[in-house]
Amino acid sequence: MALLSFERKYRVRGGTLIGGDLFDFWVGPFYVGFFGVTTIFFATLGTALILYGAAIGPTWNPWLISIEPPDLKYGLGLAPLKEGGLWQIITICAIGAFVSWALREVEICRKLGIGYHVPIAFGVAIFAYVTLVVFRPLLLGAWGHGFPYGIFSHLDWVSNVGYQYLHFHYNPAHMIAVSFFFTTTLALALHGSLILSAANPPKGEEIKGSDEEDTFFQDLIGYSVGTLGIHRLGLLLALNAGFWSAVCIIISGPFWTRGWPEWWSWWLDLPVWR
Ligand code: UQ2
Repeated sequence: MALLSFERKYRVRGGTLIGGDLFDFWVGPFYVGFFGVTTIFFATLGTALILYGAAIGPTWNPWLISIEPPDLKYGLGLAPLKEGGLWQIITICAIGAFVSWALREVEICRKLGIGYHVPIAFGVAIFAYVTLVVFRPLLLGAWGHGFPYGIFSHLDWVSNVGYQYLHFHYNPAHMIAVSFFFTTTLALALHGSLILSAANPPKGEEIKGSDEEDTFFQDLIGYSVGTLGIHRLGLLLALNAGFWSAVCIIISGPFWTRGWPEWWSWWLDLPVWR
């Protein structure tokens, strides 16, 4: 179906989760919807508060601007605006904007009658972020365990929290997460290169299709996962990368307080070695 006639068919009312027809319209190419309005609201307010935080802070150097979470002494309470309160409101705005964006994706899926794979995938990314700034601080009893919103400052936070557990690479869930990240890049490199290779035959030859793509891997390793299968695999790998990232940080502190190398003593203590 040509794009314009398709859009005439698709750009109709319906499929909204909330608000009925109220925000069920487009602005230029963009669908608005109730959650488009809430996305704009939270994103604008959050950005304005970050700019305010920068303005009352010590620097305009973009690398060094940082919105700091409250001191640990404030526990799970509200902090004064200039002592972490900004961070708390900005965090609410960020989650509000991310969740609104996901729900706007859901409404578009419903209009199109397609699956919810994209918002679900985005939901795993949101889950990883919320784990860092909400779930783990809740379990540890202080918002001060969230990470600061700044370019260098969040890198320092990652480094410090890593060293707090001596050697974070010994965290088994971190190992699983890293393996999924690397395997995701392997799968995308294989897939991207395979598609481009089929789309770029020698001059004068017609573009090749899925038969050639299948046969390449049949010849190479005796197995092709298939044109649909590679996308299922890619989604599975990517979702697991985000999920195990969340697991590796939520267990650090709330469920394991010593160095991660020490966790492996169960292996050294196995009765087989004795
Ligand atoms: C494939 C296929 C594709 C692909 C790729 C493969 C025709 C166009 C990349 C090959 C992928 C395999 C064998 C799985 C590799 C496993 C991991 C864990 C990386 O067969 O079908 O579709 O793009």
